[in-house]
Amino acid sequence: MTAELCDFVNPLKNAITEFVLTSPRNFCELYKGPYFDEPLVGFTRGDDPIFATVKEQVGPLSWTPCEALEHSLQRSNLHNNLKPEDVSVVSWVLPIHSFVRDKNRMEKTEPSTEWSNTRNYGEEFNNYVKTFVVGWLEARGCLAVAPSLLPGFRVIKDPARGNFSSTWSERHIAFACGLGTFSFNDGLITPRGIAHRLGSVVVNTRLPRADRPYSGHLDYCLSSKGCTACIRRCPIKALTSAGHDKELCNELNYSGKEALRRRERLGFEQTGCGLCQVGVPCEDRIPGKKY
Ligand code: B12
Repeated sequence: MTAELCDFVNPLKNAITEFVLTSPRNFCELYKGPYFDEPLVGFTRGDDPIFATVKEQVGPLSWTPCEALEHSLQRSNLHNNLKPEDVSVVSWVLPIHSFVRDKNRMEKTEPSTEWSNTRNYGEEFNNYVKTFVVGWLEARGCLAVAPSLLPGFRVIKDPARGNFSSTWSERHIAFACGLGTFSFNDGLITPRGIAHRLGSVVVNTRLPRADRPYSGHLDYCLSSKGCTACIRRCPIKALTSAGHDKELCNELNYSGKEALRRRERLGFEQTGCGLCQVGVPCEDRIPGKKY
């Protein structure tokens, strides 16, 4: 099946939700509970004009949805002259379970063990969700790919973008799919907050363009109203009124001495940090919105 305006939206949303809520892999042995709560799912079409802006923001080496799918087809020698309007992208938000957020909220200098487990093993589950979604779409005759799992996916050293960008920015894709807006600290604020992980898949079918309930990329962030909560949460001043120093942030998350020690103590690689994702008004909601 190619290029049909197909009615995948609700069945796919339901399939992703059911998968996350029922998969035995969404379970952390450490605290005997799920990594993630019920997901949010969004879609948009490859010819959405937002992708020109996204490429401008993420950089010239980043892929549009159409380029990502073409890239994967070339790898399997399936040349398929795709047009942007014939592809769509599905993006999801996996909200981090409240127990993990509670634990990380209590920390002042480095991440809780529960947060680190979610960063490392929860992300393995997120990758499993990507594989599930690709399989679900393929079973319905589509070509589908998770761009962040492609061998060509990489983090790009780009001085214009704080030396950290990538070929596929999940936050920019989620923004395009109507799932949220950025925060001062660079995270994405969604209706379920900022403490989450993101994933996405591109497919060769026509889904509706997203209805984005915002216009500015910082619409949900209270920083313009004087909020400094995330700045105050950062233990190493990687967040200041001048912005986000990604190099410093990377040291605390992955490359510095503390991160190395944490890795040895916990016995896995990706321990993260996320102190700026909890104990802030946007932790689990769009701040200032009534629920
Ligand atoms: C490289 C990377 C990092 C780097 C750099 C982060 C960065 N800001 O780019 C470092 C190591 C510092 C890092 C740290 C963390 N990361 Co990280 N990281 C990534 C990765 C692999 C690529 C990011 C990327 O492509 N950036 C692209 C650049 C261009 O983004 P940017 O500079 O932030 O973009 C700004 C501008 O574009 C600006 N902008 C300005 N004008 C406009 C106009 C418009 C219209 C738009 C749309 C945007 C825009 O908006 C952005 C924010 O200001 C992604 C995974 C992925 N494939 O996406 C995860 C990812 C971004 N990380 C994630 C997380 C959770 C973290 C940590 C919390 C670690 C942890 N898990 O414990 C910290 C948080 C740090 C922080 N405050 O952001 C999540 C984000 C989830 C969320 N809450 O939003 C992601 C998406 C991983 C995932 N699969 O969920 N990360």
